[in-house]
Amino acid sequence: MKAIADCRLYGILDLGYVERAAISRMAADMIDGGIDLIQLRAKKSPADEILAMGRELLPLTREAGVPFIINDHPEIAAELGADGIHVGQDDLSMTEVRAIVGESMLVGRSTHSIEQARGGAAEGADYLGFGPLFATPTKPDYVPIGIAEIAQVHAENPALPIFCIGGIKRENLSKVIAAGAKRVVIVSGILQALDVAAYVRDVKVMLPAA
Ligand code: TZP
Ligand code: MG
Repeated sequence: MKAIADCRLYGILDLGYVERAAISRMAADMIDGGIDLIQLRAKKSPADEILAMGRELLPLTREAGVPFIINDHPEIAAELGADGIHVGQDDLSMTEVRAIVGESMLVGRSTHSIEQARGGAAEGADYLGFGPLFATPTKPDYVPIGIAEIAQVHAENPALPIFCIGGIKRENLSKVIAAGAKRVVIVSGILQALDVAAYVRDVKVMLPAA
């Protein structure tokens, strides 16, 4: 499995954009393009459906060596044997998450400010999400934080993988990289691309290697 430190482009299978029946096809296209990490984000799905989707996706991601992350549900991540769990500011504490998923699973934390990123680093998150940089329909209730603090959050946490997120597209990525981003999450940009594999491939070329 690819180490988190080597991951640059994080894709999310968000059921707000992709039909249930199309998740495996979408995952395969993302993998074909060279995606580094895949998360399953199904805010409205019941636990048994998320588990079933995870069981469908895990063989694909394992085969490709791509870490597979479950959003929001440590119990499902543990039952599935996923590679990681992603939690937000309003979710469980790191201690609570670790009690459910164990010590070896990746734990990622969403952060929306420098202060929250300090908290994520202090609690021992394996990686952080940092955003939303720009306004995005994928997370409509959040105030965008802009790109001015990207340099500082990286300077304060040089050894921690930080994935900038929120409104990032192929078209504005160079601006985000110029502001100091090393890693990004792209949700709707990838899921709505006409050619998903080509879109992922293009973005990977733009993201500098470790
Ligand atoms: N957390 C902060 S912004 C966001 C999440 C899950 C959504 C990002 O989606 P998009 O479509 O890439 O703007
Ligand atoms: Mg959450």
